Amino acid sequence: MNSDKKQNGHSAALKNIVGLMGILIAMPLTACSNEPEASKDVAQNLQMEPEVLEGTAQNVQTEQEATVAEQETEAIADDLLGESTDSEIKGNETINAEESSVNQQENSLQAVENANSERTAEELLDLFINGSIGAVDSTDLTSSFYISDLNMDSGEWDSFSIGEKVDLDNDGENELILNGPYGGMYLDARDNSVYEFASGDGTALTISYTYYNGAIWIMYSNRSSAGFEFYHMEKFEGADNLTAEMNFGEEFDQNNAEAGIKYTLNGNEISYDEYTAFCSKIFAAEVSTN
Ligand SMILES: [Ca+2]
Ligand SMILES: [Ca+2]
Repeated sequence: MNSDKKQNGHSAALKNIVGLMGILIAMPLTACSNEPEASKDVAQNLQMEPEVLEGTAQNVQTEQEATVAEQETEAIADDLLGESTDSEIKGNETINAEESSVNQQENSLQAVENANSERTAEELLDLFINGSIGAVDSTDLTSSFYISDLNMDSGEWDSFSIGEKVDLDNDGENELILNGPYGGMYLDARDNSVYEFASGDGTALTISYTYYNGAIWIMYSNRSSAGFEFYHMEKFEGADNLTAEMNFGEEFDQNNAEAGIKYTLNGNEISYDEYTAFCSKIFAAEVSTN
């Protein structure tokens, strides 16, 4: 114990010396490797800062029983230079040791932070599946639900089941599909949370997804009434970043029976052939998530 204390005391004192000397020596020494005349610079520097020098000299005398305080400024500079290699190495070792211990602390803090705040989308979705975390309702951020709040795997028509993980929002990470009524719901994981970003809501709002022009699109289908079908598609680049929308549908105009069925794409009327060609692409690639 005592020798530990003593060592600690000694190393603290040494650290003070080394620190002080380091301040004085660091710059000239750096120059030293390039310039053999550096010792003169040190001497000049020392002469220009007599107060600092005196302090250094006193410390050196006290802790190392050196007698440099009595000597000429130039002699001190020579001594400092003479001892500097050793001192500098010790100083660097001390500093390096401190830095590495600080780095280790930072690294372990970082690891804890990562574990808490930077879980992967996959991990977050699994945490939702096993009931550890809830999902935030993207239309009402104050509202969230757990998987235990859902009617899971009961076999009833409106029950949910865990579906595939698919990159539904084209961001390179998978989202989670909960198969269920009207296409169930799609969950995105980001910013350390899970969000519901699409869900089916009745026959007028059934969700599915499809592939079109090299991307996945979320598709909302409305086939709720005889006489029309209407489809709305959304392309995301990240579930909170809607980048494109499309609308298309067919509608029988009851007031103008002679006109027959009207086909539209993004608000423009198109021919039956155009409409059929377009729809065949969309529906061929559509994946149902009921
Ligand atoms: Ca994704
Ligand atoms: Ca995503």
